[in-house]
Amino acid sequence: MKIYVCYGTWTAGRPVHPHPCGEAYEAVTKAGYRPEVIRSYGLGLLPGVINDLTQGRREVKELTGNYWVPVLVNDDGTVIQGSKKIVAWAQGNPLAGVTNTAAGATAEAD
Ligand SMILES: N[C@@H](CCC(=O)N[C@@H](CS)C(=O)NCC(=O)O)C(=O)O
Repeated sequence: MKIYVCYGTWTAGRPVHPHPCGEAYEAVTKAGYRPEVIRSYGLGLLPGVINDLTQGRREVKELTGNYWVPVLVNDDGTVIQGSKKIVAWAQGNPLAGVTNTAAGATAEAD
């Protein structure tokens, strides 16, 4: 599993400005997954000529048709773009042994 993020996975900013990449990453890890984190840098609002400078953004463009992160790529190749969709997927698909995907949950596998 891979997760494409901007510059990092911080969650500071709650509750006023939740960080989409951090929210998505946290939900996925709380669900028991340990995705490869691909920092993509760039800025989704900028033209392709800028974002094409980073490999991560190029891969995001190939996967989704645009440059926005976060993007989750499952091991079966399923692509989920957007923090809310990623959070919903993670909460609905916890790894076996993970019983609570809310804040503070831990995976038995760890
Ligand atoms: N509604 C989107 C917003 C995504 C978003 O704002 N992503 C942040 C990065 S965490 C951003 O700055 N995007 C512009 C970019 O990717 O450069 C979501 O929740 O996923």
